[in-house]
Amino acid sequence: MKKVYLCMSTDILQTGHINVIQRAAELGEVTVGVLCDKYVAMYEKYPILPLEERMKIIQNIKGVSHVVVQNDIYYDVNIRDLKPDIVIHGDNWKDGYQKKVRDRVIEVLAEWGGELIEIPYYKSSNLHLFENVMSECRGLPEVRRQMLRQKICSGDIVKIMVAYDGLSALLVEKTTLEKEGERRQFDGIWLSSLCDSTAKGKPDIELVDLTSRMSSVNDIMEVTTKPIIFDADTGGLIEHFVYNIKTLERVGVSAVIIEDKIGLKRNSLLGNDVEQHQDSIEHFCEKIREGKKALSSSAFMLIARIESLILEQSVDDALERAKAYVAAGADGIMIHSRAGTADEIFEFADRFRETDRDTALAVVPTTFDKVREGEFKEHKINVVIYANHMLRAAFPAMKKVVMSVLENERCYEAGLDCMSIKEILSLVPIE
Ligand code: SPV
Ligand code: MG
Repeated sequence: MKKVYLCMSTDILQTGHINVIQRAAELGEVTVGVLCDKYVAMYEKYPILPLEERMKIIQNIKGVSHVVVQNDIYYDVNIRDLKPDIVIHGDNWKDGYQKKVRDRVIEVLAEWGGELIEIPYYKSSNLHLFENVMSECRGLPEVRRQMLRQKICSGDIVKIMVAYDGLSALLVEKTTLEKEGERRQFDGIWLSSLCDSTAKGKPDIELVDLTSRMSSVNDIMEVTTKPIIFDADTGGLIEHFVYNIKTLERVGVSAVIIEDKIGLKRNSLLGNDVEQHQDSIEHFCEKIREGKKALSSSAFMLIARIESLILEQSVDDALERAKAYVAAGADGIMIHSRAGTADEIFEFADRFRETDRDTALAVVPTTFDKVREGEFKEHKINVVIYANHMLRAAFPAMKKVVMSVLENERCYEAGLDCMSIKEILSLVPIE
């Protein structure tokens, strides 16, 4: 009997998948490689069903004899191991990112004279309905929260990009880049207090109230499926925070970050140039404890942000606080700094990881911006938040437009740098 191999990444089975399995079973004994979550997320969308559940389902499909994990987008390891006579796939992978995967399969199969069989791709007329349903599922609050937790647990860097309205969020949601054999995309959206305030022409001092910020959350929730991390400033009074965190949970936010400052909050990057004060460990721990108690979802993350380095306190102080905040129930720590290098961040991370391997660690590299994600990963940092660049990029472009119209007393020149009306309208999905 011939050995037949195929790889599956889907978590919703459709007729096309069954057709491939049936054809494979006619040709021989079928082994299915189930693509691990990491690569499904990287190349398709984040899987709603985790690997173990997808394997169980596929194992029980008629015609499937064996199920193995495929730990890479490339088939090399699995097919060199199994040495199948046949690899089978739909004929829809001759272009795009899948082309190089196909080429490699052909190359490796040639080592023992194996054959690639491609069957006509079955495109159900209802495929878009599946995709709509899946997209709606991915956008559910609890699914977003699980996605964030799973991604942090995976040990890979979780890349978070700021958005401050529906359109900027759409960019974060949809932008992908194929580079060095992988598909890159952001894992979530940061709702920055700096950007939310600045976009409204207000200072970043907790002046924009939750009702107003919630309206941005709703706009962003509506057009995205990725996890949302909400910058809740200091969290305010504990008596208010316990209500506000529940509201944020209910509207679908995935994680909230609160910073350990008290009184009038000023933006951290202003440091000690302005008057701002750090909270006591005891009081901030009380806020964390009460906040956690108020939550219903076990997946929702409350992340405690430490401002010691911002306020020129020591790494020792930051570490003492981190331990206390984790003991109080924080699901993660964000360590902030306004230094031009990441030296103190790395010192903090290395010493923090000596005793705590599990708690999520987040950074905002606005000032230490030369550090690449890989270096953060080496120091066991989990989450990198690009906190403000989208807004800082938009403003100079808008400034150019107003200057140009004043200069030329018409809009022709300004329009030369603009996206066409047709293009900008096509960015927004129409039901
Ligand atoms: C924000 O983006 O609002 C932040 C990060 O809190 S920072 O501006 O660096 O304080
Ligand atoms: Mg902020």
